[in-house]
Amino acid sequence: MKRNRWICGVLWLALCALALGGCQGAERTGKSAVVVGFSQLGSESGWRIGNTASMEQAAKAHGFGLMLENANQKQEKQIAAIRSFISYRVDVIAFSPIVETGWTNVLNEARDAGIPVILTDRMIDAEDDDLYTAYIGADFLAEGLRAGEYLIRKADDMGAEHLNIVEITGTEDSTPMRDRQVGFLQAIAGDGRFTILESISGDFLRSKGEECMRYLLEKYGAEGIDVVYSHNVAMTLGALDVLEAAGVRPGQDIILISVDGEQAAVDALREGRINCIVECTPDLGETVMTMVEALVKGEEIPKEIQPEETVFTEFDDLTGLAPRGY
Ligand code: GYE
Repeated sequence: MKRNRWICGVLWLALCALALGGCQGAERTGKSAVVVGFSQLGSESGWRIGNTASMEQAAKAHGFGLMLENANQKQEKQIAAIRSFISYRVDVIAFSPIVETGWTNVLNEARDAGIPVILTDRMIDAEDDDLYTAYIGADFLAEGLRAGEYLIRKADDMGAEHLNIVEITGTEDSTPMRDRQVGFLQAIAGDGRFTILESISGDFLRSKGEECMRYLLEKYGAEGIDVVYSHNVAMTLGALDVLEAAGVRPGQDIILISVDGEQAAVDALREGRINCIVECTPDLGETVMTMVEALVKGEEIPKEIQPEETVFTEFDDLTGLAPRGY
């Protein structure tokens, strides 16, 4: 056991030496001595895979070395990755926190080591916002509001008297889950036409989206559900499969509202199988690396940067919409 750990340690050191060595080799070009440690939370969705690619491409374009660690959905792995970045004294740490809580100790360690930390994509619940340098990610509350605003428009358009909603949420205690839910509820609050029957977590995973939909269909029956609000496309695609296998026509018999905007979802929207997609862009890499560049030059950067996002619905003309790239 000990021996295995020792071998792993040696392998890890060798890998890091390679990563850093690569950067040192490029040191001659000037700025490529910069190393960014990036802890990605997992590979749970097309969005996430697009986000990892965006970070890799941008680091390359800026000539930075990127130490990328994928935590496979485990917070402990993210904490361990951040600790390893601290011990290798990377210039900047970037990470996408899987959940909002539990980061205080490791972020104190980064602060004590004088390494700036950029939160990418998701936020943390920090009493002390000095624990991180900046947050670069979406306004999830606005996303939830857009989902609710679409539903109000749809209900008006249908002349609906009453609609029963089921919600398939993302990972509990994560920022997008919390704010997409709150924003949606805010938008429809006080409108007596809507009832939320149930809210269950599908953890942003396609397989769990399927499971949730199967459970909801069994419990309420297709006639009992008018609207499915799903917090990401992966879960929506899972739910679509289950609905169609049960002979339900999503987009017609049941209104489907999703968030993210991967190509597969835009295709389904065009086919009339999804009614609304609230956009959430994974292309955060360029902004992150531009901020890294500023930080290593000793410049101040904004505390919060949010990308511009939109919404695609069945009411829009999507013919000119460019391929999504993820
Ligand atoms: O919507 C989902 C992914 O944090 C915004 O995480 C991100 C979310 C995204 O798993 O597909």
